Amino acid sequence: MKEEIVYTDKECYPKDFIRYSTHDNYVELESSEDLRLRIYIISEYIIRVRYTIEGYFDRDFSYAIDENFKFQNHKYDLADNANELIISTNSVKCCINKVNLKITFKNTDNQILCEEEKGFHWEKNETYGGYIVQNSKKSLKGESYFGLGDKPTDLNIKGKKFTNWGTDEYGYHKDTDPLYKSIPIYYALNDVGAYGIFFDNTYQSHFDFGKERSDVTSFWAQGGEMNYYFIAGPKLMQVCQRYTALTGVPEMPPMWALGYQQCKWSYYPDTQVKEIASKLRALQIPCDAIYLDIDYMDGFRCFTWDKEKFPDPKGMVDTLKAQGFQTMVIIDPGIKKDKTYDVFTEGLENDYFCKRIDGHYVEGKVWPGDCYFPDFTKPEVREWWAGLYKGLIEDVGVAGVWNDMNEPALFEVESKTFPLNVLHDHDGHQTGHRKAHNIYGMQMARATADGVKKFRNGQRTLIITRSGYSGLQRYSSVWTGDNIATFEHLWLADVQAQRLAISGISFCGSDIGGFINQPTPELMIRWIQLGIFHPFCRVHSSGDHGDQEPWSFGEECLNIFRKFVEIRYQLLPYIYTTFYQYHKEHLPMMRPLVFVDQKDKETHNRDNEFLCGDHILICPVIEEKKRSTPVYFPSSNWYNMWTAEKYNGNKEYKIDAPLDQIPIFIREGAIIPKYPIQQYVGEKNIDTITLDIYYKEGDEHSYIYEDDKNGYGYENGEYKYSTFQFSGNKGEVKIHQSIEGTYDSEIKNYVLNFIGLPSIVSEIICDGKSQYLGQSISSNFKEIIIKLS
Ligand code: MIG
Repeated sequence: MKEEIVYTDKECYPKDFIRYSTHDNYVELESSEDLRLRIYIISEYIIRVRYTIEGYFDRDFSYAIDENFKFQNHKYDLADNANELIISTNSVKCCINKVNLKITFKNTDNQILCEEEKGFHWEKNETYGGYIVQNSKKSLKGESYFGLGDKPTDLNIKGKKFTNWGTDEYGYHKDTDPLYKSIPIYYALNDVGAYGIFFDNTYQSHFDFGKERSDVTSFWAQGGEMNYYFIAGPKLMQVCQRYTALTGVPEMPPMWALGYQQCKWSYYPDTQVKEIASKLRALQIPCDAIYLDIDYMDGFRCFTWDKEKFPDPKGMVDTLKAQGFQTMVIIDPGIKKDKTYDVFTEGLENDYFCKRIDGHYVEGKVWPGDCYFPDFTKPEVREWWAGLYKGLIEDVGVAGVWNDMNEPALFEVESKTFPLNVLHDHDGHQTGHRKAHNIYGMQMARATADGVKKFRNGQRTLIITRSGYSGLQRYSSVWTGDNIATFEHLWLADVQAQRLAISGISFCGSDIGGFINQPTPELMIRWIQLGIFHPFCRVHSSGDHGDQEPWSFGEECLNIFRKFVEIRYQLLPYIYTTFYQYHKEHLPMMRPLVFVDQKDKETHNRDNEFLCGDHILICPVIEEKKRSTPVYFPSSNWYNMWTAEKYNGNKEYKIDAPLDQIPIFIREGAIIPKYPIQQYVGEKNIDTITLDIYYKEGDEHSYIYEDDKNGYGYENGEYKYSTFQFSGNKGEVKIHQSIEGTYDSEIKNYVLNFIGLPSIVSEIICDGKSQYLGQSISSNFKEIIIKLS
C-alpha cells in the first residue's frame, strides 16, 4: 500500500539523497537543496538528529546540555543497504530512507519504536527570515505521551497540543498554555517500548500529540534548527534517567531546604517576620525557612533594603537564625531606572542592559516602575549579577534566593514580555529575543546560583526560579507560579509536580493552599497532605486574599497541618536519600505510576497517585468533602501506613481518607528511615534513628544517604550510603547492610520497628551476636537475622 502524504504549497522537504560520509561520532547525509542531516551517536541509547537547509551548520551550542555530560564517541555500525542506511548501537537502530531521508527508530529486534510521517520539513519564515522547522511522526495506536514540564493538564498528553513560550500566567487554569517554563522533552510509550524526544530548540516551539490529526505526532519551532535527541528505553524510567543525565542535575541541597517553608507576599516589617517565626515555634510547627517578598526592598530596587521596614536586616536574620530559621529573599530581573541607584548606573555604564535592534534600551514597567533588564545571556553580565549578591548573602546572612518575573514578565503590554526585536548576547553569538526568550529566566537563575554560592562560605544554598528551560535544574529549584485556592489546583499541583519530575526537574513544589484567594480549612489540609511529599514544600499566598499561615484556619486544621509537617520531618532521611538518587542516578523523585509499572496498561492514564522515591505511594484527596478515594496500586504488595493493612498490586481499591489522613502506602520489604520530630533541621543531635521495616516474603532493597547536610565534602566522598538487602521468609528475616563512602555519621544506632511480621520475634542476631529484644543496634551492622517463632 502506498501512503499519500500531503504537503501544503509552502512545505519543503528533503528530496534527492546525494551522498553520506562517516565521522568519529556522527554520520552526515546530503541531499539536494543544501540539506544536511547529521546523526550523532551520543551513547548506546541516545541518537541526536540535526538538520540544516543552508548547506552548513551554525555554531553547535546549547544552554540545556550539561557540560559534565560524558560524550563517549560511542562506537556504531553502519550498513549501507539498497534503500536505507542503518546506523546501529547495541540498543538502537536508526534507519534512514535513501530517497526521502525519513528516519525510523527500531529496537535491536527490528521492532519499530518511532516512524516518521512527513519527517523533517520546513517553511520559509517570511517575516523573520530563516525557517519554521517541523517534524512529524506517526502516532501508533494505543500510544501514550508524557512530559513537557509545567503543563497544567492530565499526565497523559495524548490528543493535546502545546506551545513553549515562557509566560507569566497569573491565575492559570487546567489547560492554560503556555505557562512559565519551556521544557521540550516528551516521552512516548507504545507496545514495543518507551522512548523520548528532546527537541533542543529555544525558539517558540509547539507539540501536537494527535490533536490536529489523530495518527500524527509533530513538533515544530518558529526558527532555529531541527535538532533533537532520540532517547531509547525501553522503560520510561530509563528514558527519564538518560534525559536527566543529558541535561544535568542539581547539587545536593542543604537538608534544611527540604524542610517546611513559610512565605507570603509579603511579610513586613521585620517585627512581623519575627512574630511569624516565634509563632511557628510557639505552636510547634516545624519550619526551616521564612521568605521576604518584594516589600523588603527600597522601592523594589533589587539588592537594597527598605530602611523603615527593615532597619537592621542583619540583626533580624541573626535573630531568625538563632531560632533555627533561614531567611530567603526574592530578586526580580527588572532594575529601576533611577540615576541615584548604583545597580542601575553600573549596568548602564557597562552596557549590561538589553537593547533593541536599533540601540534603544528595552524599557518595561514592573514593580519598581520603569525598568531596564540585564542581559543574562552575556557572561560578563552574569558575573556582575553574581557579585551583586555579596551584600545580601555575605553581609546580611540571607541563605538563599528566589527569582521571580524572569519569563521575563512585563506589565501593561499585551505580549506580557519583551518585544521580539530585543538583542541578546547569547554567549557571544548575538541573537534576537525570539531565540533567547525561553532561556532568559534560566540564565538569570544561573547567575543567581553562582553568586549566592560564592558568598556562602562553603555552605549550600537554595535557589528558586519561576521560569526556565531544560537544564534549569542544574542551577535551581522551581515552583509552579500563581495558582488558585481551589481543589482543581490541588490536583494540578499533583500532576504538575509529577510532570516536572519526569522532565528532569524534581526539585519542585506548588504554593501550598493556593496563591490566589484563601483556601477553606479543608483545602488547606488536603494541600499540605500532598505538599509534604513534594521536594519543595512551601506555603505561599498573596496577602491581599487573607491569611494563610497554618494557624489561620482554626484548631483542627492547625493540628492536622502540624501532624503532616511532622511526618515530613520524620521522613527527611528518606526524602534526602531520594534526592540523592536524583542527584546521583538521575531518578525522578516523584514517579507517576506509569513510570514504575508501564506493563500494566491501567497505569497509563492514572495521575492522582504517585510514588515518592522507591517505596512510598501517595494518593492525595483532590475532591471536597471526600472521605475516601480510589487508589490504584502498581505491582508489589503495599502496607497502609496508618493501619498496616496489606493490599495487592495491579488493582484499584477504595481507601478511607478521613480529614486527618490521606492514603499513604509503603512497599513490602521496604526499610524506611525516620528521624525524631524536630522543629528545624539540626535542632537535635540525632544519634539514633528508627527503621520501619515492612515484612515481605521475598527480597527488596532500600537505601539511606547521609552527609553533613550543608557542605561540599560529599563531592569528595564524605558521605555514607547504606544499601539494605532485605530478605524474608516465614522463619526469619535477614537484613544485610553494605556501606559506601567515608562519612563518619553522627547516627550511631538504629531502632528496628517491624511491621507485618507473620509471627513474633524470638531472637535478633546482629553480626553474630544475640541482642535483647528492643535493644537498638549499631548503625554500621553488616547483617541482622531476625528469628521468627
Ligand atoms: O506580579 O513578588 O509568582 O509568588 O509573590 C506578581 C510578588 C509578582 C509573582 C510570583 C509570586 C510573588 C509575586 N510575584
